[in-house]
Amino acid sequence: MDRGILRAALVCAALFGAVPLFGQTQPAPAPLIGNISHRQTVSLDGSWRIIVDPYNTGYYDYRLKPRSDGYFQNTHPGMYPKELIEYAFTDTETLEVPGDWNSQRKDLFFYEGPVWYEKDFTYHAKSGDRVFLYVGAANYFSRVWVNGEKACEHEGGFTPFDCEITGVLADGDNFAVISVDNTRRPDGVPTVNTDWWNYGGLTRDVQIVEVPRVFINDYSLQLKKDTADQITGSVHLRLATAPAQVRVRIPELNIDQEFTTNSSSRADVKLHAPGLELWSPEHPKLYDVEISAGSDAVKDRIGFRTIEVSGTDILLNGKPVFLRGISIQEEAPYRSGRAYSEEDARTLLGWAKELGANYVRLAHWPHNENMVRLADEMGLMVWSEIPVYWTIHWSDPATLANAQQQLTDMITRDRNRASVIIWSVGNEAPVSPERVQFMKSLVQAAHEQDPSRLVSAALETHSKGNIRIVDDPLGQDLDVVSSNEYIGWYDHKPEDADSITWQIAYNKPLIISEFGADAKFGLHGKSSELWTEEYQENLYEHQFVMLDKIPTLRGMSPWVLMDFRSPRRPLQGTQDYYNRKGLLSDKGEKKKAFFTLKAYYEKKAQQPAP
Ligand code: GCB
Repeated sequence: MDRGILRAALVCAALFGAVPLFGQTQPAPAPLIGNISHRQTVSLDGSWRIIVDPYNTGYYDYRLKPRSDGYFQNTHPGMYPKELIEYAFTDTETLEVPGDWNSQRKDLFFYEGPVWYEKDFTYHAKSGDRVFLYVGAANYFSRVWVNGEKACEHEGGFTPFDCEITGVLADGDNFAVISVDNTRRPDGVPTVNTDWWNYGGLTRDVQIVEVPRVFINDYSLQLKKDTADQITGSVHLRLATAPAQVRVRIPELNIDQEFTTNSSSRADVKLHAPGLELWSPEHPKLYDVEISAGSDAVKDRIGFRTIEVSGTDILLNGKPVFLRGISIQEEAPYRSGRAYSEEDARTLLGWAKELGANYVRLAHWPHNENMVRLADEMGLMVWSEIPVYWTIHWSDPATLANAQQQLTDMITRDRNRASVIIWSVGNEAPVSPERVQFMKSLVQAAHEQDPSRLVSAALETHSKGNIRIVDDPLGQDLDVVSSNEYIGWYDHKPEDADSITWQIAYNKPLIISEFGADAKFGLHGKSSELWTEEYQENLYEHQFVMLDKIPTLRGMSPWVLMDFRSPRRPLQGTQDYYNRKGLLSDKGEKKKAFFTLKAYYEKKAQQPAP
């Protein structure tokens, strides 16, 4: 039997053990390990051998009984044939990781279903005596085996996950198999209907992480509210016996202090930091921070700032700020597909800077970590969101648990990024009692898990004559009220914006989280002609007339920086499966409205923040 066939046989043998079926509730995963980029890692990126398996035959056998929820029940576990000649992993079928499959292979462009990935690798244990496999993101549902042993499962396409594989790796030859299934699911987060391409696959880095037996799992350090020199936070160890010592050093500030863990292996940290330079878009100062405990040590680069709300103002480091923003989809510049690299992030955020932005809305899910780390360095404030999008299964407790988990993982990964100022719990979900309840519980969780940041959500509006009304009951719980509106595109004419006024039920800061119009780059005509650059430009100009009159407006993030792929946009010759609301085309060409917004932001930057 060749090695490929052996691997496939092992996969199937492993599958028909105790693996729970797709869609069933999983035990709570261990907390995510933070700051992977500064750990001892072995990269598993590069070429993986694959099997495209539309009927998921590698998982199910033919003795399947349909369940009432539409999924299938395996009635004969363990009865699968041992050798699966037709399921050999060969060297001819490969995909690059990180990367989605849709943009790598023409025949997988529209593919939705399972793909099996396999990689052989040599491994020699180094410093670590605990070992984890870490996947930056895989869309949407993943199952992981290492050397034929089931390691973990994960649901959710945009958050990282890790599985412990201590003791599973051999000294020398090893192999990993990951099945990734991007089938859209009614009860998923997001659900079946979205306005973006359902790129499948191992879309972010895959790594082996080595840590000591007792290790620093995650930590959070931030500037204490109402102070300019008090840093607070905590460090969380795993497998430590309390009390354990944790050391925190910030050499540039001459800080070197020790703290003791409590019974939950957490050490509260309090640092006095006279002379601290605060992080801001104008001065994105980051400090080298070193945290150590026992034989484990991690480094990070952390900025310190406060963000809060006072009446209708957003205060950065105690001073009012206006968020000159732009929304960004995680689409790769120039080549399309899912963005993942530092170079992609540098291009996208570079364009935002060129626009004069001091803020970006990363829609509609947590983007790859390069984006927030670079935003820290480049001085861009960030809105980060979970894909609770449009109409999901509000009454399903498993859907809520999934959304909660994605929120927790987003916060755990990015809580030390000074750039991130707002956690968003979702986008444009129509109001209903169940939806309000669902989203309120997410807001509460975000506040509990991270009291140092603001919480928002992009809400829908409704109209009475010329009045645009924001009264979504979720607004009561949000720190910042945000609204999407498409005046001049999905409703009204662009000029109507001049006479539209806003009625907002909450005395809180307002962000217009989306507005915009489609334009095909290079298509010119009258400003009344749909799809032209002139139409888009004209719409932006009339939006500014309206927005400048909203007294509580404290920021905006027009939709969207760059054209991005969407199956909802099939219009031939114009959309060609792209949402064309970008200020730049998918090839990075700037449309007229790019310069309109840039001129507006240049003026805005000169004005004192309200
Ligand atoms: C929206 C959605 C966004 C869409 C956009 C559009 O309201 O939040 O995901 O892409 O409208 O272009 O229609």
